[in-house]
Amino acid sequence: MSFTETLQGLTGKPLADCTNQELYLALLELVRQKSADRVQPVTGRKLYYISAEFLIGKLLSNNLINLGLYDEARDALAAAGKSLSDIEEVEPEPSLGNGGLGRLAACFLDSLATLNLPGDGVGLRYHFGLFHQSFEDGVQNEKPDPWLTAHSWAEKTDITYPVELAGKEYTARLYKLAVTGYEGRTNTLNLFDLDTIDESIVHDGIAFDKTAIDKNLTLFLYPDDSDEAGRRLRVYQQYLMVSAGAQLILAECAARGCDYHDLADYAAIQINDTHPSMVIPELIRLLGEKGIEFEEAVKIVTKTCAYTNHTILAEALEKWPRAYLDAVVPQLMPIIEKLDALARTRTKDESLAIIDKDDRVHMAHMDIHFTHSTNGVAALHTEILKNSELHGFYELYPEKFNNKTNGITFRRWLLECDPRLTATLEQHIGSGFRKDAAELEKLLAFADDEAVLDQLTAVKKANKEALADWLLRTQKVSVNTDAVFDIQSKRLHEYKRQQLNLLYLIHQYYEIKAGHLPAAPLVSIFGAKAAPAYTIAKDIIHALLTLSKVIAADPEVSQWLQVVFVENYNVTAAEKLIPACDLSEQISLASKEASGTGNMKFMLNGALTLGTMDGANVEISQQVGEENIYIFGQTSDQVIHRYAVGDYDPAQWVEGDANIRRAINFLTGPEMLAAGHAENLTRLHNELIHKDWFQTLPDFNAYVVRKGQALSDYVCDPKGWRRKCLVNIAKAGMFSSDRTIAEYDRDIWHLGK
Ligand code: 26V
Repeated sequence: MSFTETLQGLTGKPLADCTNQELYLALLELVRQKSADRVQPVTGRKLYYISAEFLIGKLLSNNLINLGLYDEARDALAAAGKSLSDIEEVEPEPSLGNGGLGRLAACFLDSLATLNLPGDGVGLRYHFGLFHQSFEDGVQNEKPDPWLTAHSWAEKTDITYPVELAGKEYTARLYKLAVTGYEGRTNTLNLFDLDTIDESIVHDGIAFDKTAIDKNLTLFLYPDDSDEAGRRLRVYQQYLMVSAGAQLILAECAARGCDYHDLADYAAIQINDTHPSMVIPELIRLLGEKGIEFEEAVKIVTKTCAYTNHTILAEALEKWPRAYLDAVVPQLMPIIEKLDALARTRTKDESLAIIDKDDRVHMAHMDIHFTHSTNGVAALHTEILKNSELHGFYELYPEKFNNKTNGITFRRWLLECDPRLTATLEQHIGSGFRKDAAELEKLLAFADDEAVLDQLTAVKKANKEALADWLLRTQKVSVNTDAVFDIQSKRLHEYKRQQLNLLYLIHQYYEIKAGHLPAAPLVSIFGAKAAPAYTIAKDIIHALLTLSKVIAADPEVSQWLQVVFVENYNVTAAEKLIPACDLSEQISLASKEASGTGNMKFMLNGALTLGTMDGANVEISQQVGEENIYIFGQTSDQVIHRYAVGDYDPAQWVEGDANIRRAINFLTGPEMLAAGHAENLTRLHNELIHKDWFQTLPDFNAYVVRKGQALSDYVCDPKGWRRKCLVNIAKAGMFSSDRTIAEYDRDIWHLGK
């Protein structure tokens, strides 16, 4: 049967007569059938990757590519006058993550299935993913972002588990979502939910009654935790996930013949940051119910579980007040107390305890004591964990610490999002890189081949045109595709320093006004959501939106400089932005960005990085060589030293540097106040002058100089620029999540054995 006939069998009428919605549902059903054929029996150890977030993004194209059906589907539809990309627009994006941590989990599932490894995800079926962002009057507005349409990828099962929360029993229901691998097996993403959730309790944007647990528990991803009820709700969510998850794991292992004493021979559990940490005491509790004594249960769980740390930011390391846990999970508290007592027999260092003197429970401490592996997510990050943040633990358990530099799936972040580049690569180096990313290095043979460099330039130009069309259609802005496309897209956070980019743009505004024209026109593109309760982050968005207006209204400046803030940045938007980027902004304060993964996506798509020596930027720089990347700013050692001394005073930098003073004062100058809100702009102005917790000002001048260098290279040395782009693509192989997953398997999981 031809592809057209198969699809027609599902729609029940000629493809030409179908709506895009009907075609989408037919393709969804087809993918379902084909992916089911690739489910494989499990032998030996199986991985359970537990994570509060799986930022999977749209799945249709991804699944068609992985199942080898994409080209056939596109051509069959085209023959009927339909377009696969129009059909994709019908699909809602499941935005079940905040950013890097959730997207990493999704890339890992793709690589596990691609490498034919038995590995499933365990998480929550949030009804609304991360909020939908819109800008109204220059301010971020949040609305729910539904993705659970009548037909969705996650299929309801009749498997349920009882979960006790605050002494009351709830029923967790399992939904299964098929995870396809590229020419590989099909695994499962297991998502838990309650039947009683009531979406109608959401009002005024994303507000809802935080006390009605049976109605709200899985309504939202990470509900606003700025208030007490919100934080408690997070504990409820986490326990629902780990309790149902642990019961699922035990049931699956028992079905395969495990007698629980041998759990570690059947299961490997990866704890993705501290959100799933309660799985440790929960498993000990469940094993106790099966008759296994505490001491042995601790050994089994330690052998089964491993922990990944994704941040050194103190405010992001979860420490739950004991009173919360007493209220929500009283059945775990006696176990956590015993674990605390056991940990205290191993060390006298009070700072390594699980329950501290203020009765707060340190989730990361429990993870490190009671799992066999603690890993950081980039080389520098792991060194900082060992040498400073977790130094005491490293001294106690040196053998547990290891590094696993993050990676990204090339199926989504090259084959799917950049078909033009994929085709060009294939023409010169064959298709081996689809399965083995290291083969991208073959491209180096063409580093001085003018014809190939021309082709890469043409691909970039076509991608910029496509982005320009999309921006015009969805954001109603038009951009100059001859300009340098400079992109900073990632969560809005002070440590990522969108405010440094903001100060640069203001500086350029003044320079252009003074007749000091830049080497090239610049389109500066931002994509970022700010946590709803994160005031300064929202002020930074406001300042950028206001600056964008001020510049657009000034013809003298706007021919050289344009600021575009993309509304509702998500995976779908990232797939449009990344292939069109010339200059990738990775400007976090050194030591603060654990790894970054956007940096890898941009590099793979032939953008050059402007960045600090932070996270995986360090390894990118090692891969490409310092002549193929624009590095600036303080080193992590200098930053850590500055924090340790504690004498950083931004006011001195403002006083001592006329350019810094001019840029900061512009925030509350007449042009900005006329176009924006005094309250937001003044607050940001004061924050930068009096706090600047992430040391923007010491890096300002180095950033201006380095960015100027990049723009001038783009214009004055096009050949050199294009060569650098080629080297970046060729050297991206090490950042494939296939490499990362192979390392996790070799060092931690030992799957299938
Ligand atoms: C969480 C929170 C929550 C409370 C308020 C402040 C705050 C700040 C940061 C975070 C981040 C949580 C962990 C996380 O998402 N880490 C990211 O993980 C990526 C995958 O490993 C990595 O590439 C990013 O560098 C890292 O920030």
